[in-house]
Amino acid sequence: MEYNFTEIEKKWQRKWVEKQTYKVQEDKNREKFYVLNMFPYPSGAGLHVGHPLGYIASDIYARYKRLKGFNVLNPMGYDAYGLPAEQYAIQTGQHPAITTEKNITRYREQLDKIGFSFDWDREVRTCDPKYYHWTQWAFQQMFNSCYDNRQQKAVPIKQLIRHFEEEGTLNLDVAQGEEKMFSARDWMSMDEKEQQEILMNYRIAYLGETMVNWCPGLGTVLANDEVVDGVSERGGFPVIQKKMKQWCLRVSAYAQRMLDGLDKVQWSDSIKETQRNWIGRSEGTEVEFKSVTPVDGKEVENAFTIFTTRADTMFGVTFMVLAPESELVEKLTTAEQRKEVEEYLTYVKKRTELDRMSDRKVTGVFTGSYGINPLTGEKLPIWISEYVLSGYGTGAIMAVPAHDSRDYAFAKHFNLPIIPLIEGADVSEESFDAKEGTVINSPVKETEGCFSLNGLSVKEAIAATKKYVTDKGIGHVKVNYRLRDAIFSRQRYWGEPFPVYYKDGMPYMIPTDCLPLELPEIDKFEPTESGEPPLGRAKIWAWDEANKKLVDKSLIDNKTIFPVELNTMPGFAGSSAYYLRYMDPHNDEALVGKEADEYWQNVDLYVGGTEHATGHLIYSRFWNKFLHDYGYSCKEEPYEKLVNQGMIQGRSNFVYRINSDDHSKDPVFVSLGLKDQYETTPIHVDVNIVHGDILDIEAFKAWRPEYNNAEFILENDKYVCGWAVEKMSKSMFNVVNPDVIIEQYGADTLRLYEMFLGPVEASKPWDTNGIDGCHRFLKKFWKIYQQELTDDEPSKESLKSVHKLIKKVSGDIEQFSYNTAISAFMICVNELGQQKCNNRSLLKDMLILIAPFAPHIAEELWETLGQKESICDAKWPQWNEAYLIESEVQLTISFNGKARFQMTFPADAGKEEIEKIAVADERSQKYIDGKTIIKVIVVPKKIVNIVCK
Ligand code: ANZ
Repeated sequence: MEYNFTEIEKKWQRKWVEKQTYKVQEDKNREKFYVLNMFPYPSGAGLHVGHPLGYIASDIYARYKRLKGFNVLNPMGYDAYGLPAEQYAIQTGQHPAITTEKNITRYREQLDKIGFSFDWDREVRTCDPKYYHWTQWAFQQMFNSCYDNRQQKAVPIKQLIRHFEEEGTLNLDVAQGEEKMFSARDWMSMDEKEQQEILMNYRIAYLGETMVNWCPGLGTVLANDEVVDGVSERGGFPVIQKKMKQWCLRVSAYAQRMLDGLDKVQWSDSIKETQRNWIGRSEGTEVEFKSVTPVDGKEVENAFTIFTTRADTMFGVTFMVLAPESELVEKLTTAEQRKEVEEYLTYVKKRTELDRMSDRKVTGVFTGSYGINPLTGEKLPIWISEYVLSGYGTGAIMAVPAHDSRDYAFAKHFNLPIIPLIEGADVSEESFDAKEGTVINSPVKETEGCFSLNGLSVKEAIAATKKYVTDKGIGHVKVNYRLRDAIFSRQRYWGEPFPVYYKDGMPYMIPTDCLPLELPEIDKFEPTESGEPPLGRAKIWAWDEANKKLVDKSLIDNKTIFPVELNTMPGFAGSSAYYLRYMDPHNDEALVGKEADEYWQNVDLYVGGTEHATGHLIYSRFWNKFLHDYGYSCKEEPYEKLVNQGMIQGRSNFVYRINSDDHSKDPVFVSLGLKDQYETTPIHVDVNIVHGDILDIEAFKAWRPEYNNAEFILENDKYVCGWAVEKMSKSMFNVVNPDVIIEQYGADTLRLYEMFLGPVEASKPWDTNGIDGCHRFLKKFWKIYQQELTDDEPSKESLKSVHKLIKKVSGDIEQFSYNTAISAFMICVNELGQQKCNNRSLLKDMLILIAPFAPHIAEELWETLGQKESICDAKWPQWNEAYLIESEVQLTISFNGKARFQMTFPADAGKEEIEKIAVADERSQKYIDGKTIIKVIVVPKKIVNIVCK
């Protein structure tokens, strides 16, 4: 029988659905294994061959684990909220729900053709109210919580209220925004609104003032990548930095736990390092500086705190710098400097934080005030500059130009003094260019309350200074994290609505039993004319507190009927806890029931791209830790093992058009080998009309009207295209649709080939030229099973071939080294062919081994072997070491040190026996040629050297 992959694959895809082969249920008698892919955003373009790479890799593992007896959860769903559908809606008026649905249908068709073992009964879509019910619920839980630093966990905000009632802020150690101080009596005398405002400073989900890219022209906030050179990417309208109230998540409270957790998971070192840097733990010192501001001939005193990691450099401070947004700017700016300062602040408003950090431009302005160095009493001018960021440390620094490159650049630019801490220290420009960042050779030593510049290592010097300033009461040790709280509001339509309404300007939660709060219908998807987010267009969007329901906005009276939040949640909201929902997707009572959570625990293997290292993988770890604090998720870390699949790059093809000034003439294209004889321009050509780098000329002519009458200069009657490896993208015409490959070769070939391209984690080019090899292999594989099979004793060689394969494939799958496993299959099939192996039991074993890689062909052949159950439920074979022992060894036979030929010996032959056989061989006689054998040296497993004279 022929290998008719199209029929076979259709048949099994149908059967799997009919028999619910991939339906999974909790089963206490079997050990669980949870495999997860980062779920896709269903884009309009559909899948290209790069997308399924990770899914195939995880599917192989999932199938393998099932064969090893595990109860495997392998779900799939869609990250269905997001910008592209919304942009499309704005441009075309098409409702994003409709485009999303359409795209999902297309994705599903494509996925189904590849033969994954997903349990589709567990599908989640982030835009489904039944799903986002739990996103909204989690948000409300966060709103009603604060973070207790002592217990290092989230606790109900009620506990904080009790603390305020009893002690005010005394003995409080809770993660907070601004530091506040008040007594229990103060608290009790506050009205409801004041109390709510105070609580907002501690909530885990809170409304906070954050800097945003505000585009007045578009009436909306833009993401950093939507702003180019200070104007909106779309429309080119000016963008300014503006403080706006936005929902934020207090991710920063979890910074230390996020760091600690990294030690417990099996992720690649590089991703862990990226997260560590992102969290950015920095241990330093906060030091208080007094300041003086000349006002009407007098000096007004103030004080402020700076954060430094180099307390040891306090003798080198020559000026101080405030972040432009710092509240101190207002206090410390003198009348004389006011105009200049205001102009500078206007300039900074146009700069995004990214510009400020990456730009090497030196800008700044003097406030008119001076700081006092607590160690020397010296007066230091206080400047304002954009290189000091308001969100980090205290937003104020002591500048040490001799030992910090940015301070150095600033000092040079504004002609401020530079005091090296080491006599003769190199403070030339070159020394800073050469050493990026800080010069770390400024040891200081404490002598009589002062520092002299020698002796200690930097580390010791920092420690000594820390101790000194702490003892003197002018400073204390401080750990800072770069990790910021996450901004959680978007002024967009296609996202989860916040279950929030506003009473007297303060947010209140819609009762939990009224969730989900469904996304309302609106007629247009843009911001309103008055600059409100799109939800400002919703009519039934007011909360009736008494009747607990949404009502028409015109009824708002701010007594019982209140306005509802107009922002929606950002993209990462829906993906933050989806792995928990898959465990129990139909539960209407909880995000995940206790039983399901305790059974599935967390994801054992997570497969996805590295681009999520600082986004999704930070947010979902935070989200899970929060849920874990309340016992909703039994594990603290959501993803035990993480594998990052590489990118599949496109292999682009080019045709070479001969340059011509006359555009009315039909174009002429010259084949690759001849192109150097002309002046040409390379043009990307659709890879789907190129086969093995040979252009399908007719298809090319039909591709574009302007090529209908094109002419070609051929080599050997063929047009050979050039090629290059580039990103797989529509604009390069190098996108390969898996459907096309499946049609031509079948899904099993596609799966095998994607894995054969190279290690899962490596990026590699898609090169269709190699796919034939994989397809031929499957045909060969198929053929072996077409012979009459026997139950006779298998040959030793066949036993060895198959058991070698079992061992190799088992090990390789565990290591995700699928490409080497596939090579092993190819070798084994060749060996079995040569051995004419037709042993049923061995071939059955080999079938189970290939089932994770090529499930359709495996099922089909399994059935022909008379098996009634799916091969998915077979038992993974175990190799027997006894069969692997080599029965023969090959040795090189040399004469007087010269290697001449190879000979095979029984593996257990002793030295003497080897010597005898070697000397007796006919070929040996030729080399001995009548001479006398002086000695024979046998090096076991290597050579036999016959020395003769
Ligand atoms: C004096 C000094 C001397 C500093 C020296 C460095 C080198 P990390 O390690 O990233 O925590 N800094 C503090 N707050 C800042 C802010 N809001 N914006 C910009 N820079 C800020 O860096 C801490 C160092 O960065 C601090 O130590 C401070 O400069 C600066 F030879 O203080 B240092």
